[in-house]
Amino acid sequence: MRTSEIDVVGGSRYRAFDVESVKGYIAGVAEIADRLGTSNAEAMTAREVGDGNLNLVFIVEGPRGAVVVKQALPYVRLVGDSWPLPLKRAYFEWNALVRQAACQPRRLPHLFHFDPVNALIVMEYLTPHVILRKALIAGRQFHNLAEHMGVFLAQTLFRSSDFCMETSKKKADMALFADNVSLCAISENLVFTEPYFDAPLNRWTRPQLDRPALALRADSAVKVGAQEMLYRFTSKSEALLHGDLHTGSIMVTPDDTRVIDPEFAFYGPMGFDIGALIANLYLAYFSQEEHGGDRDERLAYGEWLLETAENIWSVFAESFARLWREERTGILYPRRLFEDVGDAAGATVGLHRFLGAVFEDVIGFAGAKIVRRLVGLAHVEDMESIADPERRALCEARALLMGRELLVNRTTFNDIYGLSCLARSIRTERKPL
Ligand code: SR1
Ligand code: MG
Repeated sequence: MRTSEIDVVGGSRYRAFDVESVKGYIAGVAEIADRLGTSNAEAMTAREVGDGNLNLVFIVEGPRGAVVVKQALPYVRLVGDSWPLPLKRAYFEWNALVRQAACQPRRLPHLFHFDPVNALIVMEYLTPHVILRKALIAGRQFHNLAEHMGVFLAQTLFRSSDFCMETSKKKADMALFADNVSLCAISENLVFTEPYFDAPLNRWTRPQLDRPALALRADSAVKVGAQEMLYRFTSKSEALLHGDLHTGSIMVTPDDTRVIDPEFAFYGPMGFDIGALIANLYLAYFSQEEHGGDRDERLAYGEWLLETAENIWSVFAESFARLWREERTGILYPRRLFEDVGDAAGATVGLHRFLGAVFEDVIGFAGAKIVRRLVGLAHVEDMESIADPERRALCEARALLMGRELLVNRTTFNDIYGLSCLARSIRTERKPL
């Protein structure tokens, strides 16, 4: 399975490229070759830079420019060919990118080419952008990040919801993305269920984290919390989600922010994307002290991470409210029931009740996302890069406490600042293990 030709679409064959064959491929796509300034493969260079769990990512350069080629593999890269995965995920990713670009073009890479047979997307090479997760490990601050991401989330989520989108279009889209079954199944299993039983691919820092990791299996409250969030994940088709919005899916410069990799896209609960993002900021927060440098600077940096999570939610809520007032053209809360008959206040009540429900989802999904990155299959570099297992386990145990608390007590938080207070109090917890 791992080698060249493994799948057929309409009589053509899929090939998994390598750094040589990808150049030949690009040389044969006139529009891209033009962009690179050559149709001669030998005048190009290519390197494979994918460090995610699923795909190949090549940077192909020519004399006049460079592009990124992202190609799906027919299996989970992290695990190997024992875990097959449909190539069609590239089709869902392309469709999600196109739709998100229609909502918020400034936050996405430019898209150049989609090849459904080879399951690949050619897009802008973002430079000097870096992966946000790596920048957070390095202790770098990005002052536009919360504003950019809050607006991105509000625009992509509101504009793909029944508050805005024409209902026939939304239903057609829901049907299209409903077929992204395998990628949804990864989230359903890995985020909500496997961390809580003896699933074969689970792992954690052993033996240091054994006690809290194993305690999850006997913890009815956290298991019920996770399953309640799974129920929302599978049953709330609120908006087109990115579906995997962690800090490895965001690329940044001091001024710019771009969102990549929406291959897990489907119609789901808005809080899942927002919760994923803030969960990863909390994971960064709990790992801070072990990333070296001046202790006071790292503490201040931790405060910036919490403030960023707060601001993402506030900007999201403000932007969502603006869209609610200005672009509410869908079947939900039609103006003829409210503003047109002098009941603007009624619509505002509806807005606040809806945002309250999203906020509760954000908290629960953030909790589930934190837990799965500590005791499930796929971990995060923020923690994995801490070499000393004793110190890593201490950070992970604190994060695990936070994740559990968010899942179990998600209805008890009045506002996003309450989550920051909880994180601060857990960070100083001396005996989480
Ligand atoms: C088997 S894939 C593991 C994880 O990698 C992706 O980034 C998703 O987060 C998925 O859950
Ligand atoms: Mg990804």
